[in-house]
Amino acid sequence: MTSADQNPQQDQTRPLGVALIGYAFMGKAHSNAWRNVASFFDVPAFEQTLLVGRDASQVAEAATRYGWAESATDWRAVLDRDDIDIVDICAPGWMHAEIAIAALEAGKHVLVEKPLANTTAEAEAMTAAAASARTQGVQSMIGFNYRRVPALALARQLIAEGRLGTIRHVRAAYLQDWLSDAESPMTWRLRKETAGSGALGDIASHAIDQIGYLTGQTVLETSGVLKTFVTQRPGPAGLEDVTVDDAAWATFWLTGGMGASVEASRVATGQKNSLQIEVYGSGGALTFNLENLNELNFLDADAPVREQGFRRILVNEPQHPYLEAWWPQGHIIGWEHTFTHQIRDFLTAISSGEAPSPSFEEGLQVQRVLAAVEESAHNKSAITPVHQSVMASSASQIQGA
Ligand code: SOE
Repeated sequence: MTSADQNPQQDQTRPLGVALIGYAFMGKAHSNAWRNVASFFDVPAFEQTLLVGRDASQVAEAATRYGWAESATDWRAVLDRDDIDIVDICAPGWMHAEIAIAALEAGKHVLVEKPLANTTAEAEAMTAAAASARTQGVQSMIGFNYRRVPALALARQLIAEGRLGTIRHVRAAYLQDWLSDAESPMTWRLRKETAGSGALGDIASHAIDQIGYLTGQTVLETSGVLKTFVTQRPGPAGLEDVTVDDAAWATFWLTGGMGASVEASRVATGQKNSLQIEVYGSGGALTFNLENLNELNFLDADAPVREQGFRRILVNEPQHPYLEAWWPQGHIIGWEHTFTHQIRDFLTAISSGEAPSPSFEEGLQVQRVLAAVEESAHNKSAITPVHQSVMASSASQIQGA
């Protein structure tokens, strides 16, 4: 059964209409993906119907540049339009819950940028709305785009196949330096009421999602520390207080007896966008760095000891996840392709009627971990339980997995 069979609002005789909310950094990345996905992947027909942003002239200009047929300044414009079937939310975190819940209730499929929301309560309300909409064939997904890096999708396959034996621990770090300069101005990303948290929600969330995605294990307990190094930054009317963290550190205990550590910073001077992940098992190990995103390093501990050592797999063969659709082998891909893969997987799920992953439930699980890290940091408590709602994803929804 396809979603169109289930969802009475969707008329199968016309292409799916897409509305994108937001046209800044993430809106641009998503626009690029919507624009290119059908050139490389077999996806159901769709149209880039509407781009929404607050500034009328800027959003109109962005719509023309990024291939959207129309623009609007109020996101509520999408709710009553029968020609819009999909709402892609790239607005700041404080707007996610209101838009996503309204869109789901109006029968629109929803893709929302990470983290799911600014608070656990918002994430819970969104998850309840998504569960209810799913019963009507309306799909929802959260944009943890690094699940769509072919090398990380391959890492997940190798782990699931047992090539690393029993996973003992994961070490992850997400390091950036765009806030290293103390004169760097205030933005919505530095206020708790608009961003929820700092490096924790913005980038540690990716690392936490990866730990669950790669290993299939769920975080049970954490111990965390948060630090704001630059406590005030220049705003339009003078210095303003920074109310989120610049950096976060956390250790985790997971199901299966697994341990993990995550370090995230937006003041790691010299580090531009370095997501490093290391997975250590009884039978092997994997290492990855986003700055070399076409590569996965694999150590097979079953190989004769004298031949052991990490070997670099260039994840660029047609048999690797997503790669068959792109260029001949060795013609490497980049960061923007992860968003194209994400749209491909979302559209495929909509046309098949199979719920996509990562679901809002999975986004809520990450949100609960973020909340526990904050609680631990605030209370200076060594071990803080993570309230459980769902198990980490077990279904694989990536192409070729
Ligand atoms: C800014 O830190 C940011 O754009 C994040 O918001 C993204 O999720 C990450 O992929 C790159 O960095």
